[in-house]
Amino acid sequence: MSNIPSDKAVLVTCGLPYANGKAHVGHLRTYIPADIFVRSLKKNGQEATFVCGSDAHGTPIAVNAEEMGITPGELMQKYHVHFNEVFKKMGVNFDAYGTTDDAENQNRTLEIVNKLVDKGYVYPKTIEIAYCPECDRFLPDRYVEGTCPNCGEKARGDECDQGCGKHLEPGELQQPLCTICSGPAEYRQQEHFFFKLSEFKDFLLEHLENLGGTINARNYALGWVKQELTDWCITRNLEWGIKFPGHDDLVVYVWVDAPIGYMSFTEQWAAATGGDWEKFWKGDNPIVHFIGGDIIYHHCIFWPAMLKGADYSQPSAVVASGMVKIEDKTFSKSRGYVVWVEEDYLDHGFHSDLLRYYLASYTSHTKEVNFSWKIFQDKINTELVGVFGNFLYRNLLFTFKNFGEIPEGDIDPEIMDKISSTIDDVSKATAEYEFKKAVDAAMALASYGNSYFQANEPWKLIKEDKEACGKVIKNCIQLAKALILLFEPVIPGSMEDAWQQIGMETDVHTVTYSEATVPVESGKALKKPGILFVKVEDDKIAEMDEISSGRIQKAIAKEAGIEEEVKMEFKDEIEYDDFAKLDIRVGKILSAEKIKKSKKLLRLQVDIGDVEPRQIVAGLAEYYQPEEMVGKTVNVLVNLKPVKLCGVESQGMLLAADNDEDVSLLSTDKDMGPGAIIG
Ligand code: B3M
Ligand code: ZN
Repeated sequence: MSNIPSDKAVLVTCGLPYANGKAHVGHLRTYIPADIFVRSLKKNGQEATFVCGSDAHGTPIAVNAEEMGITPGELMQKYHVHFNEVFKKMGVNFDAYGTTDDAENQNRTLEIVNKLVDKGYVYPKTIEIAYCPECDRFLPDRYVEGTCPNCGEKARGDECDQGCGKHLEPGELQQPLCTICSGPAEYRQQEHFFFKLSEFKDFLLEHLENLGGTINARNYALGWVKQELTDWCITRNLEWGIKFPGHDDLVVYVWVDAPIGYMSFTEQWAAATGGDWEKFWKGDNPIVHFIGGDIIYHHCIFWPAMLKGADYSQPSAVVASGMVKIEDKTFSKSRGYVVWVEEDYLDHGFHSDLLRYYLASYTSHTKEVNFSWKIFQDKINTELVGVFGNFLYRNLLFTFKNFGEIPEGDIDPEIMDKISSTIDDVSKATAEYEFKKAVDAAMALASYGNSYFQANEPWKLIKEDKEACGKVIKNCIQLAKALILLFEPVIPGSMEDAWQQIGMETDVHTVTYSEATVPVESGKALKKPGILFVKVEDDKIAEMDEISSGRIQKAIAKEAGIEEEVKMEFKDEIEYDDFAKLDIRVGKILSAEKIKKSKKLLRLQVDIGDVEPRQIVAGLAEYYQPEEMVGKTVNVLVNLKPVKLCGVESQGMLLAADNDEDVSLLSTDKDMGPGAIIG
């Protein structure tokens, strides 16, 4: 493959998702093309290892955990499991998927940091750090917001996320505000540790000149390196993370241990399979990083410099994907501009392959994707159903009905040539990270198949000359075989079924493109084919559109303070029996206290008329003072399975009304006494 420097085994990685929230379509924009790339390498007979993992540390995790009243470890584990499951459901097959909190990553990070210290690349310096006098603590990264000194946009402590995209050093942010209490922060002096990034300027200029991948990554990074490179503060005041050696009050900056994850996940893969991780990280086997276009700076500047400083091999290519918008709005989880992979897609019964196809074929990899259900529907219906699905189905159904097996006949040299040249086109496009071009080339072969079938009119031939008809059909099945292999990287699940439909018994995921020109075997019995792709109906798209735009409208209305104009969304209808399962009782609160380490949770003892009171942990601390709760009559769901919140067992749930701004406990109209049944 031209853009991969050799035909050696390749390591492919994907940017690590922060384990602090659910997977959305924006994430998949990077992972699906990377998975397609790995599968295509294997189809070309190349060995490839594909690793990723959850980004467990840093303030993205710490801030969210604090807001939710749980520990960072609990939050990260929950979403780590979630991401792992979503990737499997979407057919993204990593050879290892760890977390940056794993022992391998802790050890490798310490080894690299110690090496950088020993080689004199790390030095201490007293700097100004944002500090919140109200919360009485230092404010690293996402704990502080303010104005970007470069472009004047609103920015976070460590990155200008809404403006120029530049990484910001502690102390650079102007007009800092604490994100926890929203109060003004001040700058206080403290000793931190710096990595001498400025010493790597010449190295980086050369490294970037030779870096493969997409041009947007290289050019963006070169732009910054040609200006001034500032040394990089690699320690933070945080509890959660990997301790900086010799300083128990500091952890290393998350952007130190996160990319090191790529290395430790390769070690995990090696330990599990007997593979060799050093051929990538100490040898010259290629490393290809797939990332989102917003983290180029980290992957093309910090990361290669760190690797060079610690005597490890550097990446050969960085492939940066364009961002995803929804209905022309930039994705924003907090503002509701988001399409969740599970609840907005998979849970509605869509096959993972449809979204894979849409994302890969929508536009060039580096361009922005404007997610639209209408275009999704159009692409699935006209291309997957109308062209490829149609070719497979009518061809295989005709064969089944008229022959029951693959008929006799030679393959036309023209057909074989067409297959070979399509494989070349697809491989070349994939090697250049042009996934749309690759998919379009494969789809053009399916179109050719339809024209061939149409032009040869087998439905007429079968009546006049069965042998000649058989030859046409055999050529069509040869085309189908090639198409299935060409589409396997993009839509692997459906191609597994299609492979069986043409009577193949091998594993379509491990067979290479070379098999595409091996003539199909005459006489092989075929079963009645099933339909692989079904049209997405208009009312389904209307339903999906309603969900997406409903959420956006709600967010816009909320910002504008006109919530009443929004159409309500209700949960699915239930049977009375579903409701009758809930055992809700009148209760009286006996005591209430705050749970340490949590801003949200209260521990309550509630009399529900039983011998013992119930202990209930409720997220009410922001709405009620503990003192005012004692003596209140409440409604308690008493048969909810107990759970531990912040280490405290909760044996039920209080019912409350929530209008997004305030929360109010439900009570009874008359005094009924604890234990009375509600229903
Ligand atoms: N966890 C996610 C992001 O900033 C971040 C990537 C780490 S890759 C080493 O998009
Ligand atoms: Zn900026």
